[in-house]
Amino acid sequence: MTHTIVNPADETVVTTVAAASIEDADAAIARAARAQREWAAVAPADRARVLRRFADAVDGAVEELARIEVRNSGHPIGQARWEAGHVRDVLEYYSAAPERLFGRQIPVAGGLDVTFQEPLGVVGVITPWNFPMTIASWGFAPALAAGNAVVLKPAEWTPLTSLRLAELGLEAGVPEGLFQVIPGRGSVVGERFITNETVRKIVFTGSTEVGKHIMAGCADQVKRVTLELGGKSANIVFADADLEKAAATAPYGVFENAGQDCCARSRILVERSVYERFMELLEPAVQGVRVGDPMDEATEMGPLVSAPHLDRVRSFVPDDADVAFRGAAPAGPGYWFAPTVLTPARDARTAREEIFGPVVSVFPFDDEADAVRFANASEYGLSGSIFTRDLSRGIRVARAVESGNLSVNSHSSVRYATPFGGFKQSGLGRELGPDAPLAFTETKNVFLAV
Ligand code: TAP
Repeated sequence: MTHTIVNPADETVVTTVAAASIEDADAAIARAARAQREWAAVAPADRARVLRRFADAVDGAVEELARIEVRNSGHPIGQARWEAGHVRDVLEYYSAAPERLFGRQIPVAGGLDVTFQEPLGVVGVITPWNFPMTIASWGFAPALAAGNAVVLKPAEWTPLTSLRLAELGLEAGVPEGLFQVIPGRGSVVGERFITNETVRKIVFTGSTEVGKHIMAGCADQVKRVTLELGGKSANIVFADADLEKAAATAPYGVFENAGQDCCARSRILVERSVYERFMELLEPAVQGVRVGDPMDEATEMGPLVSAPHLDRVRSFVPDDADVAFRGAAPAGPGYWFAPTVLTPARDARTAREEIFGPVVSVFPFDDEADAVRFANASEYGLSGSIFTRDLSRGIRVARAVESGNLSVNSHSSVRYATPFGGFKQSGLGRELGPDAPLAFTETKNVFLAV
């Protein structure tokens, strides 16, 4: 079985990739288990050195990885370079972890009590197509640092950068079998991660529906699981905000990566007294988003990832939708969708469901309590932004919004050094930040009678 990889910007065939079978998955997992036993015995300083060399190899391949991602995923080249650089940064950051996985010495009667952070063994990482290489690194880098082996299943649409990363790892000295990438169907390879008893943990990023299925499946073996799922984040603009800044940045809070971003601020909540003025400022900002050829250095937004996904996004904007205004997009070939601003009712489908495309809904609100109530009226809780000049209110509202990642007067969500993850149905557990390696360990307590 193979999968054809299509360039979403022009619909040309890039390459074909073999799809792994259940037997292939089992063989990869067995190889990983053998490699892990040796890796766990390697001195921490030597494990750190291997990860630093891996980071250096990625550093030398930033341009190559970025260009692969442009052709495979349609990301604008500037954004793709940032993503490849982020993978390097994540590896570099976690290369310090092998020597910093400290246990504790706990005062007890009758002896010495110490804890150890033991690796889990083999970790299965399942990634989505929207940020293929960055999300992969959030799983494999801290997992390897903590002494585990990783078998990574990329999304069928976008396996190319992950495959190249595995080669770069090998070239940098990552032991054979320790970090493997096996492209294939979620319903085949992903399912096997759930049932194969050698896989001790699954790190899954993708839809809430599949995440729930994996969590339920993992219950059978009490398999560890980290989930990063969907979002419907709010961008709350108060009347006292720098309105020019709030309107100029709002498109980048939602249309980046063509809205295929779990952190997309796809609901803009604007205090009623400045709603009209905000919309006047937002229109030219949306129409100014440069949509087009992802290889053009000036491009800010590329195409959607695939034809089925384009159809799905279109289904949210029927002919009778409350479209306030739209930006521009090329006619085709390619899976293009223009940035679109809607003004639906609060209970409309577009206001509730994750669209995962360049579509944003704008709503007026009456006061702070109303804004918080509506921001929280969602099954999701991943990200969010608050624009206000009153920083006390900024912090107060950030504390009240039920989300894992809030930003005051910006749309920043992801930094390798800070924890990332969701409240409610946006996920379980946290990735990135100083504690991520701990999520790939078991705490063992040892008591020595003296
Ligand atoms: P999904 O359809 O959930 O696919 C994600 C991954 O899971 C793919 O690799 C997929 O494989 C695999 N998969 C599908 N069925 C599976 C099963 N039964 N068992 C195991 N694995 C299975 O999501 P998507 O369409 O790729 O991504 C879009 C969604 O992901 C959006 O809802 C978005 O919000 C969410 N997302 C969330 C985040 C964070 S950080 N919270 C980040 C990115 C995306 P194949 O598709 O290759 O078959």
